[in-house]
Order: sequence, then structure tokens, then C-alpha cells
Amino acid sequence: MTEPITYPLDIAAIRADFPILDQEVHPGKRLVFLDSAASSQKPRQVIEAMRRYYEHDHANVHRGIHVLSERATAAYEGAREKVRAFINARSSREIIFTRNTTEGINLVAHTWGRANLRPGDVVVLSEMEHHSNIVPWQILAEQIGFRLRYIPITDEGLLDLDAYAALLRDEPVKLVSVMHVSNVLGTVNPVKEMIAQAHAAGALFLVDGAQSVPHLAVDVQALDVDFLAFSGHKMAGPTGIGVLYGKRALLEAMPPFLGGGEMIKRVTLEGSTWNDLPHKFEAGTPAIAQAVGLGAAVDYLSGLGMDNILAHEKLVVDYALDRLSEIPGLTLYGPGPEHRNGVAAFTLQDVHAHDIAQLLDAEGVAVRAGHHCAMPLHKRLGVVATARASFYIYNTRDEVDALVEAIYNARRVFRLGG
Ligand code: C6P
Repeated sequence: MTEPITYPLDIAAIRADFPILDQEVHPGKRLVFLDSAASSQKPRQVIEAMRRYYEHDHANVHRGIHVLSERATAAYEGAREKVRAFINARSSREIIFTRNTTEGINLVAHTWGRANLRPGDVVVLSEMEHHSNIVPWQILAEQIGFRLRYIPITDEGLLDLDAYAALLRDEPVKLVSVMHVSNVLGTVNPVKEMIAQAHAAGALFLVDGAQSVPHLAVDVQALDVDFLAFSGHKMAGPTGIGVLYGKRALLEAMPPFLGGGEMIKRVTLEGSTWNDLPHKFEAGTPAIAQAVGLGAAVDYLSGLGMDNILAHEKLVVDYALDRLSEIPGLTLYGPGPEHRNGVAAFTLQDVHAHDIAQLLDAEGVAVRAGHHCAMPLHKRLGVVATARASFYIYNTRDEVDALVEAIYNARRVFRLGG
């Protein structure tokens, strides 16, 4: 079914780098992994870097005056420098290692937010946000008494930018916190323009980069973004490591998040003073091997080239949108190909998304089903759940064909007409 296609990347070589992809998940059913938005798979290079670190270099960082501690510190700080270069931050002091995107957003809410937000202030989010960019602000709003306002979405699945401009004009907005790419609609939001508008109105801007940093080149200086949070495990890196980028002056002025070892300069029984950036925000023993793995993931993605990655995914996602839209009874959510990347969420008549996902799994096709931690968005879409196929560097158009075939099979099982 698939017409011959030349991918911008050597797809066979890439697939060979991901050992997990080469397996049958049920007798005679080869794995078709279409759930990378939840967590991507890891190439050998990342697994090997972590194995090498544990076999040769592991000790605690920044503490011991011995060879292994020095090597571990160099590996950990080397990973920070790789991440700095990857997102083009000015200084590695602006790179805070966290556990994931969720922790990065919570860090900003509970430090910058607590220090700067007052009753009556407004924080602007959007209707398409992941819960990790709603709930921390709700918790804090309840405690402080500032207000949350949401940018609505259009029926096409885009942010309503007129409503955004009106919010900035009419409300005392202190911070805008919005996702770069939607994990359900795939919408790529015009954050560069939105950031400029927020700054003109005197507000700061946090970008949730969980679904953008793995897929497209994100340059924090070009965006002029104030904070950017993302997760290692969605970008070919390990779980347990994420990044919060913040402009240095903002991070310097913020109080610490967690208290403990490493984040202090001096402790007395009467009080403490804080360590320099980035350590002020990294209390306790960090995820050292995971940082090393993230550094290897950054090397891997940079080696492929983020522009090639985007071009490859576009070929696969656009094809998926075309093929899925041919299926009778299937409703696709999100805007047209010119505004989207990475994911395709759908429903099939009134069949529950979990039943679809289960039938697809029986054919070896792994998709996610549910509200994808975006319940307000699903309410806006008028559905309780969607099934979602998500794509990454190792996916092919043949796998899209396997997905489509499995959906046709589900239609037969559920005896859907039309
Ligand atoms: N979305 C998905 O399947 P964590 O869990 O902290 O690594 O990432 C949270 C997060 C934040 N923002 C966006 C846009 C996200 O997509 C996610 C994670 C996964 O869609 C798990 S719910």
C-alpha cells in the first residue's frame, strides 16, 4: 500500500539502534510502537552510556575528593553542558536537572509563583494543557488567591489568539504558561509570537516543551522564553531526568524549591544560605546516571539533526492523517497538517477508546487510550477518551499501514457499518 518513499534519515540504521523494536509481542505479531508521546524508546547509545557509567565511573557527585567522584561529576556536568548547547541556553547555570516536565513546572509555581504572585494577579494557561500545567497553578491559586484564566481553543484545535490578546490587554497577567505542542491534538502553538506579546504586556512566559523538545529544534534565546520544562524520557533518554531552563536573572532571584544537601552554601542552627546556580535547585543526590543517559540522547538526536527529525516525522504523520481520515466512522482530532506534529488522536464511532487500544494491541500495535492527562481538553472536544497514535524517529509509513489495517479489523469485530 505504501508508495516507495525516501526518508531524510537512514531509517533502517535508526531502527537497528533501538533493540526493543525488534520483537513479537503476541505470536506472529510484530511490535508496532506508536506510543512515544507517553515515553519514547531508547537507542543502544543511551543504554550503553549508562552501563559504562555504572561499570566504570559511578560515585556521588560534587562531594568526594577521589577519582570516581571526579569522573562522575565530570559526566554529570558534561551532560548539563550538552543540554545547554541543545537548547542554546547562554549558560549551563540556567539548566536545572529535575525528574521530569511535571517537576519543572511545579518548581516554577512553588518558587517564582510563591514569591511573585499576589491576590488579584492573573496566570494565563490554555484549554489544551496537560494536567501538569494546570494542577500546580490551581493548588497555588487556592493558597494565594490569584486568578487563572484559560486561552480557549477554536473548533479546529488551535489556540484562540484573539482571546489571548484580549486577556493580555484586559487582565493583570503576571505569567503565561502554555504547551508548545499538544500531546492530544498535535497542535504546534506559535509560542515565539505569544512570548513577544506576553513580554509587551509585562508578563513572563513558561513553555511546556514536553512534546516539542524531542521533535523540533527549540532555541531558548531565539524564543526569548523565560522558562522551558521538558522530560528526558520522551526524547530517547531515560526516565527520572528532566530539565527546567530558566533565564539566569530569574533563577537567581527565586527562592529554592527543595531544601537539603548540595543546595546550600552554609548551614547553621539559626539559618542557611543558598548555593550558586544551578545547585540551588538540585537538593540531594541527583539522578546522575540518568543525566549521563540524557546527555547521550542529546548527542544521538543532534547527530541525526533536529531538522531531519522533524522532516521525517512530518512524512509519517501527514501520511497517518491521510490514511486515518479515509476510515469510515473515524473522527480525528486536531488541526490540519500545517499546524501539527507528532500525534494523531481519534475515536471510532461510539466504541470506547480502551476497547480500540486493546484490539490494536492484539495486532501488535501499541497506542495509548484515555484522556492523556488532558481532561479539560477532552471535555471541550465532547468526548471522555480518545485513542492516540504517536510517532517518533523510528516509525515508518509501513507502521501507519499496520495501524490502519488493525483499525479496519476493529471495525469488523465491532460490526461497525458505514
Ligand atoms: N504526557 C502523554 O502520554 P512528565 O510525566 O512529567 O514526563 O510529562 C508531563 C507532560 C507535560 N506536558 C505535556 C505536553 C505532556 O505530554 C506530558 C506527558 C504523556 O501524553 C503522559 S500523560
